[in-house]
Amino acid sequence: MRFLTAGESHGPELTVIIEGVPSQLPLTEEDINLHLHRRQKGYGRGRRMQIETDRVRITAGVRHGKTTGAPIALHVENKDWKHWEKIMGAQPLTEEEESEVKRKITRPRPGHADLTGAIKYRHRDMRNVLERSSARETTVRVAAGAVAQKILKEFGIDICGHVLEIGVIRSEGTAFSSIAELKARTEASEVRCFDPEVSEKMKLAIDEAKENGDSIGGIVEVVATGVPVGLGSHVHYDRKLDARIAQGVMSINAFKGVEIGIGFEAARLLGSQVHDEIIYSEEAGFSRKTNRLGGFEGGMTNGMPVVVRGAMKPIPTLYKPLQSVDIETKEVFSASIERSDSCAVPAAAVVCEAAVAWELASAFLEKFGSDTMEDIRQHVENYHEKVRRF
Ligand code: EPS
Repeated sequence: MRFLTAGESHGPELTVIIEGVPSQLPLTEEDINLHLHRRQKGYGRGRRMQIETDRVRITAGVRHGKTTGAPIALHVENKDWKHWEKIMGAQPLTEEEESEVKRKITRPRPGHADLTGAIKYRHRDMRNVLERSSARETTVRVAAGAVAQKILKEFGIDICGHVLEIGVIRSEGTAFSSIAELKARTEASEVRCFDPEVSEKMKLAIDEAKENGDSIGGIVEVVATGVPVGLGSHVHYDRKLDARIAQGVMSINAFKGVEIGIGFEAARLLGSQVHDEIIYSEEAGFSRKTNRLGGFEGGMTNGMPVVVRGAMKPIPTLYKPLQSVDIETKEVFSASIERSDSCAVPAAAVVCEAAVAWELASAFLEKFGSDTMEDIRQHVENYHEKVRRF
């Protein structure tokens, strides 16, 4: 599967075209809206989220509730567009109109793509950069992830993104017995954290950052269960699925680090403390005693739950001013803004879930075929049987 997104934060809409989805997959707009809604929630979001009510429109690739095998086109309207039509329109402007364009940006915000993107693409109005670098784009990545999740669900693969840390507040360990429980507990939390006590502390940390005109980051984790042995491959660097997942997660706006399983902690431990011992039983076949490697060995899934973590830096759009330099006047100024999210970590957990779901579903279809659900199902059943009897 592959997808391409297009759209600006304050343009008319965001679009994603997905290619390679098998035919006969049940898919409705509601399946996608569910995840768009989850992404919009979360303690610490700013006023923009009160303007938008993200709803998808399917315009291609689905007929009477089922995919046809053709490219799927999904669109999400920006409600804010009505305030931006003159500023963001595609029509050429007259010279007079050009001088009147409002909200021209010549003052780069530290930590954003503004300055580097403007130098690279030679824009004097940095709006041409920030409109596309905005995390608004993650809306349609979540839409693509929702389609991936529909495929995974058909084959018993369940996935959940949740928040482990916000600032220095952290939840200890992942104390849940099933992914259904993890989902229920995180959905009930305003910060998408499964521990209610820690959730309250996280909210206080967000409040404190907000009161100080600051922003706050955190760490999210995605867990996927029911993943078969052997997705990805050890034979070539670009087929290693953990590496592909790392790219998917690292490309989420504001993400600065990715871990698989215990990740960086593995570097501080000895080999005997890291590697998961192999066990065997007749009914379950081969398994591992522990899952410190997060479901991956040799770039392939090993049948254990997939565990991926991502670190999100605090959003760089701050009320608290940071020093910068105007690109026209070259004068030093203090960058500050009109509206922002003080924390988007809970939303980022949903985006991270979508990114991991996408990579898992893509690798799944590479292994089992991608034309029609029925053929894939037969192939999967056959494979499961062979794995059991290995
Ligand atoms: C964002 C800035 C804010 C966020 C936005 C991402 O938007 P605005 O500039 O319109 O206030 O709300 O996030 C979303 C719109 C979203 O859907 O997540 C940025 O600069 O990245």
